[in-house]
Order: sequence, then C-alpha cells, then structure tokens
Amino acid sequence: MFREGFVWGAGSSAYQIEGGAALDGRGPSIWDTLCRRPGAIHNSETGDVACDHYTRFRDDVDLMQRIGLGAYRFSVAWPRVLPLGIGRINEPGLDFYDQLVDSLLAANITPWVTLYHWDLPQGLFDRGGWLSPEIPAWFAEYTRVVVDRLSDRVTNWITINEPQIFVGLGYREGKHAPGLKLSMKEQLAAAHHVLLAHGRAVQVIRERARSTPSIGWAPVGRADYPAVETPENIEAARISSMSVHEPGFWNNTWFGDPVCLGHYPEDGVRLYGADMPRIERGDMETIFQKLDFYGVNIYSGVGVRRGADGATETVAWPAGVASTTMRWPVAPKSLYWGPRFLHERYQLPIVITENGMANPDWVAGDGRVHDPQRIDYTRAYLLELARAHADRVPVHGYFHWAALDNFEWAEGYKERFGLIHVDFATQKRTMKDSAYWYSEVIRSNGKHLSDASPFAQAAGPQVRRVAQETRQGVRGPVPVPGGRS
Ligand code: GCO
Repeated sequence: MFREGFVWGAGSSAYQIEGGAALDGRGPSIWDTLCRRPGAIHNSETGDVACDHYTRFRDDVDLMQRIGLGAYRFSVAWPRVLPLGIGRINEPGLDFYDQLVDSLLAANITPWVTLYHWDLPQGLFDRGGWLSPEIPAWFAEYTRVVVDRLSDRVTNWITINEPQIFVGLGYREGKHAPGLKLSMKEQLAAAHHVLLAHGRAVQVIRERARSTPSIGWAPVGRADYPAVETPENIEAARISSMSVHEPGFWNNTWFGDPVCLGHYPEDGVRLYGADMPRIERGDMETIFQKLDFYGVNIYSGVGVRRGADGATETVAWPAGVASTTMRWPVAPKSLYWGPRFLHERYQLPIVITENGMANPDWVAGDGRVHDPQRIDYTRAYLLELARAHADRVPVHGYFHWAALDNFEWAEGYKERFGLIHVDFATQKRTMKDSAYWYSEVIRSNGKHLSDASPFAQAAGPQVRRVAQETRQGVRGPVPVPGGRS
C-alpha cells in the first residue's frame, strides 16, 4: 500500500510546544511580541509555557516511541540558538537540540529538522526582518550554526515552513507575527527574501553537512481537485492548482516555481506588474537549488470543474459539509491530487510534512480521549495518499500534524491538533484513540487502513482489543494507556 521504507511521522514546531521562553538564554521572537499585543491572540494566550516540551522532551519522546513513530519533525527556535538572530551563540539552546536529537535516535525515531517555523528573532525584526535584503545572509549564518552542531546525526532538513502563511498572514493580513499589513510591493520583497534565504540555507547544508543530507522545504499545498474525475475537470483542477489566482499567496507556484524551476510564474509576474520584487543578478540561481524532496502541508482542498465557458469553477460545498473545528472542510481527495499535481510539475518525491485536523478533544470519564473524527479523517486522507502511490506518485513519507496538542498561533490553545492530548493546566499527557490507531497504521505500513474504521460497531476489533487489554492490564503490541502522567 505504501513503499517499503515509507516514513511515518508526526510533527511540531518550536514556538508551539517548547515553552521555556525565558529559560537558558533564549532571546525573544516576533511571536513573543505579537502575543503581548492586546486582541492579537485568542484569550491573550502565549507560547511562554505551551507544552513545556523544553523541560519534558524526554517524556514526550517516550510517548512518540510508544506510538511507534518512525520520524519526528520539529523546528529549531532561531532565537534559542542565536538570541539576537546573529552573532552570539547560546550554547544551552544548542544543547537542548543536541539532547532532543540524541533521545530521538535512542528511541529509533529519525529526526527531521525544520530550520524556520515562524519564530524570527525579535532582534532581526528590529533590523528589518524579512524586508531586509540582509536576511538571506542572517539565515545562512543561523543555518551554519545548526548544521555544524547537528548534522553528524541529522540528515533530513526542511528549510522553511509555509512561506505562504507567514508572509500572507504576517505581512499582508496582520493576523500572524509580526502583525503587519504592508503594500503588495513590500510583501513581494519579503517573499523574495524568503526565497533567497531558502536557497542560501540549502547551499550551507550541502557545503557543511557531515552526513549526506536530504533537503526539502514545507510550503502549504493548495490542492484544487476535480469534484468529479473527468478528463476536463482534471485539467481544470491542474490549471487551477498551479495558477496565481489573485494578489496574495494562496497558491503553490509563486514560491514553488522559483524554488523548483528557477523562475517566477508568468501569470504572477503579469498580475504583479510594477510591484514585482527587485531581482538582482544571481538571485534566481541562488533560489533554484537542487532539492531531494518536495515537502508539503495539506489539510483541505476544494473541488473544481470545467465550466461551460471553459474556465475553472469552484464547486460549492454542500450545506453542513463535514469540517474540523478550524472550519476547514474535510477533503481527502486533496491528498491524492495535491501530491500528484505537485509531482507532475516539480518532478520531486513528495513528503507530506503536515496533515491533520483540529477537534474538540477532552479526557472522557473513562480516562481516555475518544477522537473518532480524527481517525476517520486521517484514514480517509491516507487512503487517498495510498491511491497516489498506487498511481506512481513517489510519496516518501507522511507526518501527522501534530504529535501533541499545542499553541495554534492566533487561535491560542483552543484548537487541538495532537495525537497526544495535553492538559495545559497540569501538563498531563494522554494518548488519544487516534494515537493507538495510528500506531497500528505504522506497524502495518498502512495495511491497517483497509480494515473498516476501527471505531465502527461492526468492524472495531482494534479499539475493542485495546480496550480489552487495557481492562486486563495486558501490554500487547499496541501500547495501552495508563501509568503516565
Ligand atoms: C502550519 C503550521 C502549523 C499549524 C498547522 C495547523 O505549518 O500551518 O505549520 O504550525 O499549527 O498547520 O494550522
């Protein structure tokens, strides 16, 4: 169902889980700053403590091992390693990642390191942040520090997470850090610097890594798919998935084409006209570095068809469509068509670097966390990913978002994405039903997906078996809850 050696993982990012904001010399980031702005974050919540992963990481790695994760994607906090962003190195910050990597390896979990998941050092923001033409050099310096320290053990690297979102929500809509609403010209300049930073980071990793690296990135994936799979609708979806539709960044190609093809997409260049960023000699060569995989974060998608006039039309969602607590419609086909179209265009192996859902999970009276929606969602998406694999799209891995419930940016702690429930008052962790289910998926390399839904009355041997074992206190191949707080 999936290739041999398929990577089964889960993910996180530093600001969302670490906490320890003031510990061991970490510098402030733009997210610390935004969290203090009245009205910016749900309930005025912050990442100051988050999951307290900074001090509890060993326990968290134990839980990941119990799930059976083959890989764990986490990000390094730039301001923990370089408190001002450049210059002085904070050794205790680096030590933390050293220890995290060692614990993962001891648990047989392969670390996948993201270099930038949105927590820009405030000190660099004060010097211009992503608007500064110097930032590719700053990012290269930071990358060098991390690679020099971790690359004897880390081989999987992701440069930048979701440029579309941190530029779009951070510099355009003002909802994410640094909370700005800038002109299109400035937004495009920031985006150009992001692309250059990506390219410089790839160069640094290739030059300095001590073990042969595998390098990718993790943009968000816009997946428009044929609502009904006719050749005309498939073509309409392909065009729509690979177009710059309107000003802004909700597309694949504005960032994807420069990174993977070496030039900006023509439709975008036409659309932006005089707002186009200044492109210095050599810029596009710097941006266009060989990658080993195309990582992509896909949560939802939209069904389209070819309209009567030949243009692509979006098919409206039916009333009451299944959706998550983020109000993102459940659209499993996005995990077939997204990877397929991206592979067609960019000719790289695909790794799903994020997929998952927010759900109103709580610890039930029986001490467990029942999240059948997450199981059903993930199963349906993974079946579509398996279909992509069967149709020869080289899909090399899948990282569920997220390992733990965490700080969901402007939504604070109200949205729960984890396989592991976190009680933020006590920091108690509880593996959700989905975590047990996922461990079976991993163990069977996906074969478990063809069993009917594990929570269904008629076909729920898995959950029933786990429940039985729990009652009898038997430790089967599937880890059972209890005994951990
Ligand atoms: C993202 C983010 C995650 C979010 C997740 C759910 O890359 O958007 O990487 O940090 O928590 O996507 O919104």
